[in-house]
Amino acid sequence: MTSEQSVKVLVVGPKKSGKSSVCNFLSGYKEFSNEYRPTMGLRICECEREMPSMEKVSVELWDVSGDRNFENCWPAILKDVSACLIVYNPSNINHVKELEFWYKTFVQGSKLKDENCCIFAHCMSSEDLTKENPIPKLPKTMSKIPAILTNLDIPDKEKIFGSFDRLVQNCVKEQKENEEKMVLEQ
Ligand SMILES: Nc1nc2c(ncn2[C@@H]2O[C@H](COP(=O)(O)OP(=O)(O)OP(=O)(O)O)[C@@H](O)[C@H]2O)c(=O)[nH]1
Ligand SMILES: [Mg+2]
Repeated sequence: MTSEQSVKVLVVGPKKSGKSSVCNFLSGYKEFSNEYRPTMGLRICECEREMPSMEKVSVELWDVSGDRNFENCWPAILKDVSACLIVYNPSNINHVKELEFWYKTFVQGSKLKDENCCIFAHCMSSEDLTKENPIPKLPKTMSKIPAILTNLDIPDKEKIFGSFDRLVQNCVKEQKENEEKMVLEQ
């Protein structure tokens, strides 16, 4: 058994939904950039999370481009996934329509359980949050996936990391159970 657990989290969703910005935030970048630089295929960021009653977890964030022209990279990206974070803009009707596509391709496509998935309904304006918007209703197939409203203008660190850490914690728990199962089967 390794001394430090590591997990691979895919970050997927429509183009320009804020995936790279969210990855930067989770990786501890202090500067938020308003400049849009489309991800070319894939970018990998790393962060470490420490949670009560758990050793340090090293997290690889696989920041996948929302541009379907890079689709030929996806089979390789889908290997050995621990969890999936779907980021979309709930105010963008096209994003809402695409949501199930990203779920089917990346969550079902890598045979992940819904508990290893999380949705950030990412608002491009903090006003969308202060209006106390409800989290938009998700398609039926995705109704069990935890979702939160996010925004990075005035980020609610506790809420964002609370959700992210739960996702990481679920992966680690499952990995440990699988490791124990393998030891017992030997
Ligand atoms: N004001 C504001 N702008 C944001 C926020 N999150 C992202 N943006 C902006 O939205 C644009 C797109 O963000 P990205 O993070 O690059 O989007 P992406 O989903 O990675 O896009 P692709 O790589 O093309 O799939 C950028 O100009 C960001 O600065 C936010 O919380 N508030
Ligand atoms: Mg990006």
